[in-house]
Amino acid sequence: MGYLLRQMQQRTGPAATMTASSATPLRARYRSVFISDVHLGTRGCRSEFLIDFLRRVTCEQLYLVGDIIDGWRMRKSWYWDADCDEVLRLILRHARAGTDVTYIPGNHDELFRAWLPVGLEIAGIRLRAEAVHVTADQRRLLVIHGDEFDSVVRYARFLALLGDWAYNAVLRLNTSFNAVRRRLGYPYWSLSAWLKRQVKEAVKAIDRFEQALAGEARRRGLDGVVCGHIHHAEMREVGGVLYVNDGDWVESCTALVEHEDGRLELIDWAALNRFSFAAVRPAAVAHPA
Ligand SMILES: [Mn+2]
Repeated sequence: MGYLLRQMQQRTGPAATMTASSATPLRARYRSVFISDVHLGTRGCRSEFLIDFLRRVTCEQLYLVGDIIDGWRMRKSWYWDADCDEVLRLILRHARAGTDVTYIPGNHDELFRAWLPVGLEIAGIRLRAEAVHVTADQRRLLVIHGDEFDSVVRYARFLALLGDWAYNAVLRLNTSFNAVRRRLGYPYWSLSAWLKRQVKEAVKAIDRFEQALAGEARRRGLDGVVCGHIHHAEMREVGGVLYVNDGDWVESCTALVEHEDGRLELIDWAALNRFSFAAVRPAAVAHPA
């Protein structure tokens, strides 16, 4: 789990809005399901958990809220295995079974955005820049990836990538760095204080992101917004409208679900199933000669 995320949880309480306690139903039926930031095509993607989730839920409406396939990184490194294929196959299976599937491209799968003006629909999956979802209790929610409001979250994206290991390594580096500075007659400069300032900035940036998204929903006269992009699941009221972030399948395994009565719930699939993030991806075995 990212260092930033831990900071955030200290701020908001441990995953306050998430369900992670009782026994998991073998199969669950929801009115709608929202997932984003799967980043298929990168090693960080927890496709094995998403496969389990997609096999065990059914829904009338499935929203893919951006960054499902990481086409942005495709140009540099590309990681694709049978699990990635299986995720796509299961999404197509949902569409075939009658689920209304809407794909809203994000900034990592922006190559799909080129097709938006055409109003593309492939295998029952509708491509849209954004959508308005109406809940069973008649709330109207703007569904959008959220990178359109990205100028405010640059720091957050950097720090979200900075894991515990990197943070600790940096602190160790700071000790030797300052030993050198001392020898050269320079005053002490605290890297950890600098990092903490950066995290504080990141937290403020996330606040601004939430304000911006909620503000957009309010301006349009809607009741709330469902977005992704910053890999931080959250459901709370912001400025009189509902702000929901469905999280990600890289740093955590979270989805937003809508129950038959319109009740919205954030689900932490890894915690719910006690999956371990420490589980090592099996190494590829070469074909026996
Ligand atoms: Mn994104």
